[in-house]
Amino acid sequence: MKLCRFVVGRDAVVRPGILEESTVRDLSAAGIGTLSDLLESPDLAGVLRGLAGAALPLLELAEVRLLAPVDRQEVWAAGVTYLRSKKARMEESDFSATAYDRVYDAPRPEIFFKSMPAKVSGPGGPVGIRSDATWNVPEPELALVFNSRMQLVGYTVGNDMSSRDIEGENLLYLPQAKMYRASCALGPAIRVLADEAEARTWSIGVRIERGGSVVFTGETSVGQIKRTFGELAGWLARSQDFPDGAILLTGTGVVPPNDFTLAAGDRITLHVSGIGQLSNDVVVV
Ligand code: DO4
Ligand code: MG
Repeated sequence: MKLCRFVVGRDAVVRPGILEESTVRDLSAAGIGTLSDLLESPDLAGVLRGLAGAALPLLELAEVRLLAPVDRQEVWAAGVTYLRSKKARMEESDFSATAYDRVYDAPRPEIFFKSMPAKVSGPGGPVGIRSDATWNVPEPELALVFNSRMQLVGYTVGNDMSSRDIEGENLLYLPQAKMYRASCALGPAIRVLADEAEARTWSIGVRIERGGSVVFTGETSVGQIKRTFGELAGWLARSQDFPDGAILLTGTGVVPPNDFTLAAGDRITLHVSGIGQLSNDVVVV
């Protein structure tokens, strides 16, 4: 089952829903206020079973606009979790190469704050490349969705937009390479009721189109992530509270060749086989 957030037409009211093939079931009609509230349920599987069988208003997907499936959760990200990422990071920076090499094998993973929920772009929204950066890429990442008890309650598709020239110049510039306007996108929905073993069989990838032509595609398997989801969650939650839950991007395993950089107008489509597709257009910010 996939949970989403949406608005209908020009209506400003944001509603939670169940995303199906070409329709959305309106969960606000069942008295559910937000996705975060629903994900807090002590018996989520039971509640979702009840909702799946309930008579709820059904809307055509064409009538609604999907929003990023995050309402109050902070968004964090792990890095250098795939061998491909370690290699790319070491290539982009002689200055910081040792740090990337070490963190890949260290017990403590790289984890950084990525976005406040209100700043996240959703399906069809813009993603940004910095006006002062020259080497920009999308990072397709499986995003883990946790409730306030740090229970893994679902998964969504995440884009950790990054400026490789800025992060490569000096490790201390990482927050500027990672956190700027429209640097994070999530969607199209939260896949619930899947365990880690299943998620690790999913493929994850990206397609980038420019002027109607595909300029890059790449794919890997979620199973290539070096660390378990429990391990990443354990480090994220150390000396930290998430009263509204948290979302953790799990790092990228797909990196375009080093001579590739994004341009304004590019369309980025990320996909995770167990979840769906997330498309966004690039703007200079
Ligand atoms: O430290 C660089 C960031 C790494 C990252 O975001 C990733 O591996 O996905
Ligand atoms: Mg990343």
